Amino acid sequence: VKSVEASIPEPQREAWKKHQVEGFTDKDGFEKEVVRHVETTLARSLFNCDEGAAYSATSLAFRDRLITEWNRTQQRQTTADTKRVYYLSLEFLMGRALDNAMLNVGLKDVARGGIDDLGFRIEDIIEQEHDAALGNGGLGRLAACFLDSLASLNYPAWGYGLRYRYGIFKQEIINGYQVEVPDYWLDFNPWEFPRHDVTVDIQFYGNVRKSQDENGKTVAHWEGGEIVTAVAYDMPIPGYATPSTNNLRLWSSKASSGEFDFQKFNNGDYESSVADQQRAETISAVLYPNDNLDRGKELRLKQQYFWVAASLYDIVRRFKKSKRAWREFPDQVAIQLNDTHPTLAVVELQRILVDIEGLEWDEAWNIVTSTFGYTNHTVLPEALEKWPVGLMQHLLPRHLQIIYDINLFFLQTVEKKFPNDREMLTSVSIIEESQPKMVRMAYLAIVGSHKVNGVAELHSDLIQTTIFKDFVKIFGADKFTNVTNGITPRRWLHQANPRLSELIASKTGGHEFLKDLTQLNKLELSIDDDAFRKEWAEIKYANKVRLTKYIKKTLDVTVNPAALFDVQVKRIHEYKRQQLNIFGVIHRYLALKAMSPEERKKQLPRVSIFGGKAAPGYWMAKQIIHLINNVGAVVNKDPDIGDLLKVIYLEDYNVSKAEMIVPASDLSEHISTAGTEASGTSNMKFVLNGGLIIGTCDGANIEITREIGQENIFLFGTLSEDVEDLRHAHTYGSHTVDSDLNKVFDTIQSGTFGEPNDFGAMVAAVRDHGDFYLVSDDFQSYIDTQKMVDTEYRNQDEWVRKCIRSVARMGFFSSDRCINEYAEGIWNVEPLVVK
Ligand code: C3B
Repeated sequence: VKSVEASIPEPQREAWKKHQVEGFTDKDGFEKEVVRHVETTLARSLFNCDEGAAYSATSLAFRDRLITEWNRTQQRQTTADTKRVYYLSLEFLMGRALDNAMLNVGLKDVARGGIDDLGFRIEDIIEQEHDAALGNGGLGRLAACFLDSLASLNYPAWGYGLRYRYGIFKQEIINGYQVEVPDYWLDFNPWEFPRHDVTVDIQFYGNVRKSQDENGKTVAHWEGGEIVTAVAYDMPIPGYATPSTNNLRLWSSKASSGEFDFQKFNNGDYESSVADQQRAETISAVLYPNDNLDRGKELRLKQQYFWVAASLYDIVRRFKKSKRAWREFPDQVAIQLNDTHPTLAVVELQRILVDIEGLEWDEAWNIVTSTFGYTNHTVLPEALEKWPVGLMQHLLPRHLQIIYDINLFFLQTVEKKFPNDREMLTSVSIIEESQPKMVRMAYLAIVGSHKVNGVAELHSDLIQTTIFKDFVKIFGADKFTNVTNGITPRRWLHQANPRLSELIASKTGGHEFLKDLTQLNKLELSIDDDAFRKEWAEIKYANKVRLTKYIKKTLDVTVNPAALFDVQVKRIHEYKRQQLNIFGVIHRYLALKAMSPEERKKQLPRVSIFGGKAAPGYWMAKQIIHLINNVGAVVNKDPDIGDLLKVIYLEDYNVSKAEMIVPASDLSEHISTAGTEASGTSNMKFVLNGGLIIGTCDGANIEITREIGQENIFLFGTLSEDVEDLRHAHTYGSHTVDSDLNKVFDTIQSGTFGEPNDFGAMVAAVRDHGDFYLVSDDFQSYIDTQKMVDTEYRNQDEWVRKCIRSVARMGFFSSDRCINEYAEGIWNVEPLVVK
């Protein structure tokens, strides 16, 4: 590998070195780069440079800098020849790149001055950027936070994903209903580098022929079918306060040049030759907009294999350059499966090693299982991926054979360990013996990995005692572990809440806390400092004022920034229980209506803020959105209510909106039915920004409580160990709904919030159909806990103290901590120190 450099003659190396691009370091250099990009790259001038062009040129100036460091980082990693991590994720919810790049390389102030000289405001320029929204929710955003931490901690790491032409849809609310609009985000994307020279041909369909080699060994040949080409697009990922710049490689599909049918084209069958091209391009065209739901569409399986095969080809190609023996593969490569979406990678690597490289099955399988780790993100049965055997056979005939072989050898070891236990065999078989037969992807991922982790303590316990309990018996408890999720404090504090970040820096001895979040604990030393608390409260208020203005501008509703801002923003899902929240809001409205004007004057004003997208095919989630909007339409114009209650639905919740909303919350809701939310990560973001939580004992709420103290969080509701019994009782016992909740239902059904029949199914789900999510069980304690919130919020001094103490104790929830745990416990990789 050292020969890479030595292979270039000295004079040539000198010439290159002399002209190495260094990138700007001061305002003048920055301005020069911006003007150059406006005038040459964009072919515009001072006279027609609008904010869009200024954004583009600024981004290009920063991109140039990043790519210089990116090149050096790759060179450094190649020379060091150490183990790399590959994070395979079908979703990367990156949000905007410019602000993040400016802050991570430490040149935002330089840029601010330069932009100002050129006649713009940096805030306006930042707002020009379209979010990179290649994900649905928590899982995709976690991947993005991980990339930031991997680069910031100098780990040699690559992300691999798909370059969707359309990310998650844009949500519009029209007459109270969600309407989906396509998100075409690639018009001009300065952050990506097309690598038209980095391509991989991917095969689908066809059939398998077996032959004997000269030693009598059977060899499988996958032949025929169709070929689609994968083209690499790279996005540089800058670390914070380090030159390390990692790579996110996204694959785009196009018709393979060998496939494009020139015959048809020349014969005038233009349409069908274009149709072939379009079919190929369809593979990476759209992100499936489902969160925690598996719909089993053939195109989705095609996406998965396309992405996994291209990524593995790339990883293997890089490994082969080092000329090492295959058995060293796991010493050089760690691959993390972000949920089961990339599980075919296990099968693909086995296929490469056995069919193409000619290794023996067992040796290959050892390499495979030492290479992969699998992260589970959900226990919800509707989210666990299964693919029909028939579909797999059709699309990937050789892979299905390999899956059957993996399963056979696996079941043989199970049989040895648990002789004559047929039940055990059927329960853990990778093939579900159903009609039709299905491949259980989570089981394949477990069998193909050396470590399996959940994403919060409760969740990791649950997977080991429920959905994967038999695998714990088979493989032993050591294979299963927990890595509690985290978030990057760079984006979620420094970028989203700059004033708070500066205040924290002034009290903790500089910006060190952004690299070591545990340093936040120094804040507690300042808690009795009156000026500090005053400044803290002022920052929160200013953040609320900013959101207030946004609400006025977009919804034309006036809200009082002094009111308690109660926020629930996340994907809309019955298990996340936005319905519980809105029923609580209706209860509050009824209570206010029943009061005398004098009594009302004593009440605490509150703004209930909702946001989030529903999967387009999730009817009940859309009903919930509709009800929230209808309640808002009635409450917000009720003269009896005034400022006491406002109900706001923020359209098109996404990463950049979160950066504005999160710092403006006093209270945020994380109220999933216990045992259903694997971790949650927005809970961490809200607390880190000085907001308190109302929540259930679920996911990471439990660990947040442990860290910040139970006096600083509003917990309520059923515990996860009691959920099953309650569900059973609803179905087989008598299920009654208390009178407060019944009043809410009666109000809905009287037509107060639109047509009486509109929300019948939502009410019936609780009242008549078993109340699977335990809304009725938790309603009263939710209401009581909200009353406590009202009481405690009145004591602003104590409230602010609680917020400060909470922030001071949030150090554990940095994604840096999380990445270090993966690196040590799962990947066995070390950072590459930059001199
Ligand atoms: C989510 C879970 O629902 C969250 O609890 C968790 O915090 C994140 O993953 C990150 O671990 N999740 C998701 O967004 N999409 C899925 N398909 C499964 C889980």
